[in-house]
Amino acid sequence: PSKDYLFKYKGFYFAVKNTSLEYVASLEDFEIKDSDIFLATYPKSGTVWTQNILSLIIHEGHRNGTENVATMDRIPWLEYRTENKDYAALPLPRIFATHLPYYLVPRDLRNKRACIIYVTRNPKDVMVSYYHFSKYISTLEEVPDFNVFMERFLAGKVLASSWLDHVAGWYSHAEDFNILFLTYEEMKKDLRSAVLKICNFLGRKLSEEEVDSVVRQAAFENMRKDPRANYENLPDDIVAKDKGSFLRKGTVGDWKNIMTVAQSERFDKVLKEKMKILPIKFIWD
Ligand code: PPS
Repeated sequence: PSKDYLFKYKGFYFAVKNTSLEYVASLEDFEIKDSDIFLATYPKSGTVWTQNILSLIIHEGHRNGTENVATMDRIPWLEYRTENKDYAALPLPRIFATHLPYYLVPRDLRNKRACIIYVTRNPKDVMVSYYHFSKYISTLEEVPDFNVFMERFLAGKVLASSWLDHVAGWYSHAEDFNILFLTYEEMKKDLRSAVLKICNFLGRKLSEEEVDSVVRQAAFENMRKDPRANYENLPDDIVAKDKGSFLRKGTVGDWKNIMTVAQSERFDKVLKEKMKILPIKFIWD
């Protein structure tokens, strides 16, 4: 990948324009508070969706519409856009989103402090979503066509590196963390159950009506209309607003609309056999 877009730290690709090597190296010593909540994902796996759900669960003012705080201010990215953030001053519980692999997160998380929610998604949909996103976000390397992107994705030459390494790493080190695993597809199939799982994991008791309200507001169509959830206030040097949005389609199986049979077979050949090590059954369509 082009050096203008990505740099590597301990085998993992970060965006040049959004962070620095010194900063990501410092995160292992990042000070954890026991009440902290971390949302960890490989890109395009349901991060913004789960960010919104967490904000709706934790912040009554978000749920009942009395507060208007942008998602990225409420749940900042641990490793990105750090220049104007005072993380120590955030109200408790702090919530962070991160694409970090298990081995680069703050060391204290490995002592089972704080809560981590890890969301994963079938990798064909991840790749297709990532392809569209690469055209939208100007801090990512340009992609001439889908085939080129697929080869980069399969080789792990994209921001956040290899999908399989990310997912396998988090799953195989689950015992080191206080962690809840969710899949995009189960959230899609039964959002209410997923919301209840999260509440249960975080020890948050919401009334039936409050849960209904979270589920309603986290539905794709409703989030799409909400500029906070859709990251509509990102600066122009980061996004090409005419070329898409964070909330694009929000479906399971969109890969079938773009991948040819040959591409799908190539993908299966490179990745599907290796995926057998994962304790997850993915829903592909
Ligand atoms: S990022 O850039 O890593 O934070 O992207 P991420 O948020 O992980 O993934 C974006 C995809 O999630 C979809 N999305 C949703 N799907 C269903 N319901 C809701 N509420 C929702 N919110 C976001 C979003 O549309 C992206 O998927 P695609 O397939 O591109 O539509």
